[in-house]
Amino acid sequence: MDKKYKHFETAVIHHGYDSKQHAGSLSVPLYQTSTFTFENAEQGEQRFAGEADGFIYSRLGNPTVRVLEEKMAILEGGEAALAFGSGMAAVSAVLLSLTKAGDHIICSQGLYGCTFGLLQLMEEKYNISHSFSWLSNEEELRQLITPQTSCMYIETPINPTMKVIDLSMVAAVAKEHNIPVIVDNTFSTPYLQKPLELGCDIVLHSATKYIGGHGDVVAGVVVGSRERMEHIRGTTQKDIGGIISPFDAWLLTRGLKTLPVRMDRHCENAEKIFSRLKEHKRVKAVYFPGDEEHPDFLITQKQMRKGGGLISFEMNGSKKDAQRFLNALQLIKIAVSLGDTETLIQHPATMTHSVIPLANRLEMGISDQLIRLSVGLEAWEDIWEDLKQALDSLA
Ligand code: LCS
Repeated sequence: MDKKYKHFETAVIHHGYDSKQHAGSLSVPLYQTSTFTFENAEQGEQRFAGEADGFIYSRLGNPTVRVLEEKMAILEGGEAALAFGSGMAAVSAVLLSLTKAGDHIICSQGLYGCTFGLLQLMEEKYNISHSFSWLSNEEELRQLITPQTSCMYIETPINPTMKVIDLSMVAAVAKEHNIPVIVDNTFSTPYLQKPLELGCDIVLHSATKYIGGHGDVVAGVVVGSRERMEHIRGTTQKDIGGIISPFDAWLLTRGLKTLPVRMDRHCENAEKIFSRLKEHKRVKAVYFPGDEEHPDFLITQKQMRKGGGLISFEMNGSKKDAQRFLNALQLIKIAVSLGDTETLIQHPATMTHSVIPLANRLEMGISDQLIRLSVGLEAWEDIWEDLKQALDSLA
């Protein structure tokens, strides 16, 4: 699809699909097939040799999946994209493609629990070490770089502490050493933040979250240069095989069409909620990148369109109090995941980040009193009423 759309809102709907090539079908057709027939043996040979275009087998590419990949590439400002069967399949395909035994990875101080688990596994099995850092200035970052450093892996805002990393600063230092920077853009989506435009090399997503947006798909996406994507497609995607199903790609393409509208509303609702939470006497601290008093607010302003739809907050009291608060909610659902139409709430220390050893967890800023709230698309007044009655019930 070579047509360029000036605006994100138009590209997200139209890019990557031409209805004329599909009997005029407005909606992207679902190619629910495992394989593709060849007209003759020679055509099969040519496709396998990369000498002729065309699909071969759905683990290597599928037309419904391809529409999603085309859209995600353009939205992130990359050349190409790859879709996966989960965010973790995307994370592992990228990390395994960029590292070999003995290498070193620099990471943000704070990562999704299973990404932390994967890093530990890579260390145990392949002696690939990692260092965590707040990455708060160039000096701190430079000191971590060793001859074995093969990539940097960053979440921003970080799950679940909502700390923000200056991506152009990290990218500039990494470039001096020719080290690729990977950014997990799950919390922001390309609508709020575009790491490739800030000089980073690879963006990935748990598309399970805002990209799908409706809580009905587990999926992942990676975006970057065509060369890097073709390398991953032909190695850690093809041979490890964590691909997405055509139906899940279809659902994501459908969800994506409303991404800007949903994100605007998630952000607006979060703005209303964070300021009220801050004033409640049962709440000790609120972490929201859109808060002018957030320590990283200047970075947020520089690299994010808005503060996003996620808020973390620390409660006064004990872990038991935090759990009593969750149990008192009536509208808001206790569930991991985020970015759905429904407001979801969870307790990172015992849920998403429970696999992280206590000392590391505390270093990352995940206390027993920390709560993560994914603000949904309901009327903000109803979301706040539920939070308030649950907080008041503890008094
Ligand atoms: N990256 C981030 C920032 C995530 O939050 C998650 C999942 C993943 C990667 C992995 O994606 P998945 O394989 O689940 O699609 N985060 C979750 C969370 O915070 N609650 O439940 C899952």
